[in-house]
Formats: sequence, structure tokens, C-alpha cells
Amino acid sequence: MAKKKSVTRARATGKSAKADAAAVDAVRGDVELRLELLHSMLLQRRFEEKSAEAYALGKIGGFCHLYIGQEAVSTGTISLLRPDDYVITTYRDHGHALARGMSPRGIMAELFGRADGVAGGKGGSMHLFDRNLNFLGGHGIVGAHVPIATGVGFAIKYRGGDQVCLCFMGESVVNTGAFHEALNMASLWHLPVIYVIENNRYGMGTALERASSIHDIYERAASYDMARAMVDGQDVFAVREAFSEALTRARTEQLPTLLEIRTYRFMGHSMSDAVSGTYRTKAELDEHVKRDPIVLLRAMMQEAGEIDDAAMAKMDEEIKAVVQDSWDFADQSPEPPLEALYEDVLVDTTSDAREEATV
Ligand SMILES: Cc1ncc(C[n+]2csc(CCOP(=O)(O)OP(=O)(O)O)c2C)c(N)n1
Ligand SMILES: [Mg+2]
Repeated sequence: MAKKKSVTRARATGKSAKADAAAVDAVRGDVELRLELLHSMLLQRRFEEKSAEAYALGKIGGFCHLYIGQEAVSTGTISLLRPDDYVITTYRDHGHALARGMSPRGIMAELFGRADGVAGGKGGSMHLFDRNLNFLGGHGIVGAHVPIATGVGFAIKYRGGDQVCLCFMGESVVNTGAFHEALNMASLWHLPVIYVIENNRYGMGTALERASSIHDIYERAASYDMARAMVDGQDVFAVREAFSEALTRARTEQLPTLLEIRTYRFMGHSMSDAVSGTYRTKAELDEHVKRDPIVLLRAMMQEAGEIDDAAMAKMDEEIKAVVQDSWDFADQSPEPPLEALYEDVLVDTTSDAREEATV
């Protein structure tokens, strides 16, 4: 308990240990790692540009929320996880799924509503799942998955593991009751959960300042005596640095953290929303686009002589081919059969099914 308090106080007063050279190296990594980070973000970007195209052609139906502009958050955090850690997120989930290594084919087929999709074509854009990657969704109800993340943290601790659960959410979630109940329990029971708020400043068309009584929302964690930090979400290294501190805290001390990662979405709330001109001005959007996380990393690497235009173009072409392949795959995949409508609705709790599930 004493240990936990000191962590919290350190965060609150900004006196956390200054990262030494080794820690900086771990955050920035070598050229190979930086290329991987760039690749991860560019894959998300190209995949979603193609999704927007497919949506416009009517190949994708229903809701579809793009993540464009926020890629440094998914890549910066997930790049530090182990395969046995858990990830859970909202409906704006394509970027997280790709960063976690989910197959572009399986995701695109899910967006197209086809049988080869990761949820059998019945979940769609908002409900990407992959049990093998410990990727627990894709959730449509604002805030509803936060208590699930706390439950996963409890399960990890109960089983004596050292995994962590990474829970993404938008900033609107902090005004739901579920958020407070879940964070209170995680702090009280010392659970290894890292709650990441992707503060893109808007919940649909409502600016944070119009909906929240405090604007430095990471301070909400003070109510639960929980470690917290605010992070520049356009800088993938800043995200990695803050996340690696939280990760150590969760892995070695089983303590939760709340990170407010400030970012911006470059597209509308969903495909049916205007990009700008209604609740935000084009001038505001343009200002934020200048800090495109992919452009920032690429510029840094180009300046350091780590990547040139030819290598960049090659990476882009390769990624575009992967994305086109996912489109072709999705297009050829059949629609789920009518009978599948009744599958996966209720859990089979018969003893046979239970035995099968534990094997
Ligand atoms: C409980 C609930 N209320 C309302 C909605 C409708 N809704 C969908 S997204 C959204 C805004 C959420 O904004 P934020 O948490 O900031 O995430 P972002 O979309 O910016 O990623 C709302 C109100 C919902 N899905 N669930
Ligand atoms: Mg938001």
C-alpha cells in the first residue's frame, strides 16, 4: 500500500524518475524497431483509406468509425505488449486490431460482413475479436467494456499470472458510471490494468469542454489514488515511454494506471459524419493534421538518414498490396449462411461443451 501511494504521488507532482539513457533506448529502439513502428502505423492508415473506399461503394454496411490520425496510440502501446497480454477496446477498433497483428484479410472480410471475417461476418466493424491474440473486442456501448477490462485484471491476478490488460476508450467514457466503478475496483484490489483514454477532443459532435467538468481528465484517477499521466498522442515515442512505465507498474506491482493520451481524429466520427464544418472548423482540423503521427516519425527517420524516399515508397507499395489482397479476399468470401444467424448467440453450458472448452 505504501508503495502504491508513492507511485501515485510521484505521478501527481511530476517527479517520476527521469528516464535514463537505457530507458530512452528501450523507448526509441533501434532502426529496425522504428521501421516496424512506421510500418504498423502506415498499415492502419492504408487499410482504413481502403475501408472508406469500400464503404462508399456499399461493400461495407452499418457503422464504421475510422481511426485515422490516432495511429501512434495503438502502435505505441501495443508494440510493448507480450502475446499473452490482453487488449480490449471500443468500436473504433480497426487500428488496435491491426497493431495487435490481426489478419487484414480477416478484418476486411468482417467489415464486408462475410463468413471469413474474424467474427464470422456477424459482428462488423465495431466487433473485431481474436481469441488467439487475446483481443477481446470491439465494443459498441460507450464505457461498457471498461468493467470487463477490470474483470480481466482480476482474473489475471486470481490465476497468479503476470499479464496485463490494456483497455482503450474515448474521452467521453469518463462521464459514465461504469468507468468510475471499474477504476475504483482496480485501484482497491491492485489489478494489472492500463486504462488508456484516447482523448481526440470530441464525442461525436460534442467537444470535451462542453461535456466534462474538468478538462485534464487524467486527474480523474486522483479520486482512486491511481497513477496517472497525460501524453502527447501524436508522438509514438512519447506514447511508448509513458506506456512502458505503466506496463512495469502493472507487470511487477500489479497496479493500474490511467493514461490520458491526447490525439485527434482526422476523419468524421463515423463514415456518415462530416469531416469538418459542423462542430469543428476546417482550420482546426488543418492545424492538427500538421502533426500527423506518421509524417512526424517519417520526417524524424529521414532526417536521421534511416529511411529515404525510395525505401518509403517501397514500404508503402508493399502495404498497399497487402490491403488490396485483403479486399480481394473479402470480396470473394461468401456471406454467412442463414443458419449461422442462430449460432454464437448463447453460450453452450452443457457438460460436453464445458469439457471441450477446457481442453
Ligand atoms: C451508452 C452509449 N451512449 C451513447 C452511444 C452513442 N455514441 C456512440 S460513439 C459516442 C461518442 C463517444 O465518444 P468518445 O468516447 O470520445 O470516443 P470517440 O468516438 O471519440 O473515439 C456516442 C455518444 C453509445 N454507443 N453508447
Ligand atoms: Mg472522443
